[in-house]
Amino acid sequence: MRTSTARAYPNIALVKYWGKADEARILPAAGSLSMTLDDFETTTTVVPAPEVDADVLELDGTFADADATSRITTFLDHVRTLAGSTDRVLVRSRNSVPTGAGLASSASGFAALATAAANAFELDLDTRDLSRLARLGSGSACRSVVPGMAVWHSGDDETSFAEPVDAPDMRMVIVTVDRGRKAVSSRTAMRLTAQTSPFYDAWVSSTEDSLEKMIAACRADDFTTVGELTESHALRMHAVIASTLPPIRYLRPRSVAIFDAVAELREQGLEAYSTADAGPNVAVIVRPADAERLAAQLTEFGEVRVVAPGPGAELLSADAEVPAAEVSA
Ligand code: 2P0
Repeated sequence: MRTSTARAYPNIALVKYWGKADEARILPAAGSLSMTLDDFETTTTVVPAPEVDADVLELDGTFADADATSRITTFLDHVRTLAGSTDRVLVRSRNSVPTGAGLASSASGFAALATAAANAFELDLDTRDLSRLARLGSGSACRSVVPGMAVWHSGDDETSFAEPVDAPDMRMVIVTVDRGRKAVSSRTAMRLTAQTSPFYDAWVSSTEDSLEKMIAACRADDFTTVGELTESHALRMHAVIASTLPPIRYLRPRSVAIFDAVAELREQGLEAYSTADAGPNVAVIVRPADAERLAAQLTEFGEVRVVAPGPGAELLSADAEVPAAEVSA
């Protein structure tokens, strides 16, 4: 074993993943498509700790709670099985955004962890197998292994991975409405949707249809169709989430106001389309030449960042190691 550090970026889906066909293997009910970003990264170092009897997780400089630690141990058990090892590790991870605020931090987190852990345990995985491995930590993480636009295939354990797809060049203007941790995690809300929404089957079949159309529009370099599919698909996801029992609503009045403002800007000739994940923050896709003009129009709603398609998960050199948490006396 060896100490390894990796960096990965979150992704924002244009066709969303919301529902599992298999909870244990994290196989999605339908495929999805996302853009890996060039900002909001996670850096993770995996340090061999064969002398200890439990994995240790340090998140943003403090020791993580039992739930977060047990989630990474469950994931690391997959890595240990592949490597034929029982060694425990110390995981030190740093996010450039707060965890659990609807900016896809589990995607960058598990993509970085999968990449660092595979190397630490001396597994020789290609991008496809690394994507499959990251999927076992968090579904959306399999897409963050891949640069730029990525399609995540539904299927079985062998065939469910993400791979790059050609797409129009675009920017995302991310408007942070609220940095707080969300009330209901994606994982819990997704399960509740499948169990209680009368519209769930229609959601799954319409997602498959949207994905097929989205891949065709991406390949045809058709930004308008990509945008129209993105916005309608996001609203369909929030509609099926709102139809659960008990109901869940992630969008806030301010989030909805951003969707309205973007629709109004479109009327005025600035072509842009909104989406939002399991939280109140809104990401707006736009052609590169219009990104700064759009960002200037959205500053009244919250902190605004313009992001571009970013790199896939990658190993870093030893000098990028995440520093150890300071233990107070
Ligand atoms: C997505 N989300 O496609 C959708 C849109 C949130 C809203 O993927 O249970 O954290 O770990 O597989 O990956 C969030 O789901 O869930 C997510 P798990 P994950 O980006």
